[in-house]
Amino acid sequence: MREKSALLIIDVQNDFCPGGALAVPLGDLVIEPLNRVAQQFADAGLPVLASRDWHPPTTRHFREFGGSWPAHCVQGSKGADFPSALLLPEGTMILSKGTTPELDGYSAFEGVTDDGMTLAQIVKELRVQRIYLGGLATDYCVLSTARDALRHGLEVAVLFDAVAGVDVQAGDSARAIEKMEAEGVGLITVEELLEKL
Ligand code: VGL
Ligand code: ZN
Repeated sequence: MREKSALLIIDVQNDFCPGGALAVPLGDLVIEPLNRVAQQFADAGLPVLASRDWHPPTTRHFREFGGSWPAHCVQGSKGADFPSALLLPEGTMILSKGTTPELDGYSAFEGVTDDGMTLAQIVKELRVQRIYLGGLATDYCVLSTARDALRHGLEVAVLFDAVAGVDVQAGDSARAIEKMEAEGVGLITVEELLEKL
């Protein structure tokens, strides 16, 4: 690949997987393909990033406090952990988002690392030109992150067999994919990407 690429695994966390507080149907099916892609990125010396929803117990994001969602991914809880099956290579940069009571934090561009680095700073510093997105949920955090990545001047591709959506309304995820495509986001399968690396 000529352009420098990075992989961003979005919100693959226990609460978004089956049995979790805000389970995405089939959310756990993204884990195995993302493990393969992450390993290949790491082997190729390319950056791997992972975002996590990381909410305070009291936030306007939660239904109880006027928001849209049942409580999920509360900072430090089991539900906020990455599933043990998710194999994040050494050196994976973790971005926490939605960390204050006012912010939904759908986009990984709203996240920061423990050292206070934003995604925008990281891609600039590492001279990343193209970002591949996989994870959860297609119709919220993947969509929002893809749009922000375009705004930041990145080439963006979604691993469409390694994402899954909430589908509050039937078809939301399919519509999110259509919107992203119309706005200039590429779609690629895991196999296609692995062949390119
Ligand atoms: C998400 C709903 C609420 C996501 C996060 O990760 O897509 N969706 N919080
Ligand atoms: Zn959330």
